[in-house]
Amino acid sequence: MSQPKVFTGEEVAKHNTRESCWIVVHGKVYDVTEFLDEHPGGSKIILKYAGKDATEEYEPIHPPDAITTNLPPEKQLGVIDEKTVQKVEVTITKSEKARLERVSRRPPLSQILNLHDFEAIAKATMPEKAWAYYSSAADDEITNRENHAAYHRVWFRPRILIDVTKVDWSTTILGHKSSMPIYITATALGKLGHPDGELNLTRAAAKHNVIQMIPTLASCSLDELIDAAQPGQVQWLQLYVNKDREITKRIVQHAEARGIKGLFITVDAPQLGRREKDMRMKFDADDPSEVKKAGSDGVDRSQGAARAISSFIDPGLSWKDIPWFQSITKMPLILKGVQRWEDALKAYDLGLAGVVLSNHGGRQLDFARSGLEVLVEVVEHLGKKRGLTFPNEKFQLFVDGGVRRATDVLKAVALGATAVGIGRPFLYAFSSYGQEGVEAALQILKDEFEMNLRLLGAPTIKDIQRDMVDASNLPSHVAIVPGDRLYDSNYESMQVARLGEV
Ligand code: PYR
Repeated sequence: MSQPKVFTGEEVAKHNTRESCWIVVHGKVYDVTEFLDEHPGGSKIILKYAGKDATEEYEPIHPPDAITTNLPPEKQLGVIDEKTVQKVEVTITKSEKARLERVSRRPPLSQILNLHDFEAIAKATMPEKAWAYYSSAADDEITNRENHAAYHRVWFRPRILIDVTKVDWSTTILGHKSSMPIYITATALGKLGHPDGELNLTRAAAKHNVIQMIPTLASCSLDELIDAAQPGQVQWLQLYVNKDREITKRIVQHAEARGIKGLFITVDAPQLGRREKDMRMKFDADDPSEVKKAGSDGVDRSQGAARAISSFIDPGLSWKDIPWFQSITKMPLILKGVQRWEDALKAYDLGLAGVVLSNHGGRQLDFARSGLEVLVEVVEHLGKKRGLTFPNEKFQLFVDGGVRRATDVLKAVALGATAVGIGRPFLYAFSSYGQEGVEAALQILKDEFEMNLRLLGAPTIKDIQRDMVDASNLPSHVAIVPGDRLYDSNYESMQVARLGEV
């Protein structure tokens, strides 16, 4: 193989215009001139780094292979002589200094008692943009709050006088052993919260024997996350379907060849929702006049991080595509984002392995119902129409959104779910404490499972039955429940537009 050409910073710096735009990322020099207008985040952000090293800005919001998959090989010009390259000065603002000071005051992990605690610490210590992106949800965030509130309308009917000396909260999910009936669900852009991004999740999942669903929009590449897994560790892939089906086919078949054990096709996001906290962050972070002009460079940056990274998603995805997926992979196929029993029934009739009853953490359609509420109607109708009982090995039901406690998980299991996806709490855990934070979060859940199985009179997960919960108020959106002080103390109110300074 020929040696790559070595460029000096001075040479690269000459290509700092729209007419000739070179950038340096991870020590390599790229000519991105022709890509400028195709960049999902808009051309302006690239032009800010024209002729310079963009690694620091690039790293948290792109998988490492994003450039090489998007640029033809001849635009990958060579390598940089690191000593000579011009880095973009990152000025530490006052608010960033204050944040770093708060990071130094994090309590030790031993003082973190529940998943809410991670959220509180993350909120205080994460970069503002990261908090805005992770915590935001669609429109008025009603569904986001309902996801959690729904669990408060389900109450237990525990059994007594059962021998619970030994309790076992392990289970089997899609044929794989899991230490508890949860999995780490897909959440995007892990490096916004921590430099190791989703690797924190992979490593902690290995230690605690839980399944990780790898997101299409991870900050780490799929291969990196698979390489970091231990032998036998189970990982799934969450899929956003590309308008170019060949790209999707390549990703799916590569994932299968590398041992991914389940494909979760996201079906609730033909377009990403409006997350106004994330959008408002853009206005605050950038010069407002710049943001207003952004429409001219293809993608409106004022839409926040989510919109900028997701323009490839195909809104044309339909039921007709399902047989195509079945023809390109033997992995179990699961639809993620089903919100009514009629669609769960279709998925069953098409021979899929299951559905995730989810509204995308309240980030898509506001006023979508909670997964927990949908679970009850799916179990009822698939029972009546196809004679199914749940949990069911052949067609598995999953729920995600709003889960903070093992009792939440046990309620979903009692109502028929095989397992429950948890997303944001693990993001908050690693944003505050890295891998150890995720491990601690998983340990907290284990402790909660142990205690609650005992208190419910259920020695194993199989003993968690439908008659152990009263869900009669679940469909009522007006039922009064006791206030949820921990959750509410972390919830950040929405804001309205402000007048400018005089
Ligand atoms: C989200 O921001 O919700 C994505 O799925 C990318």
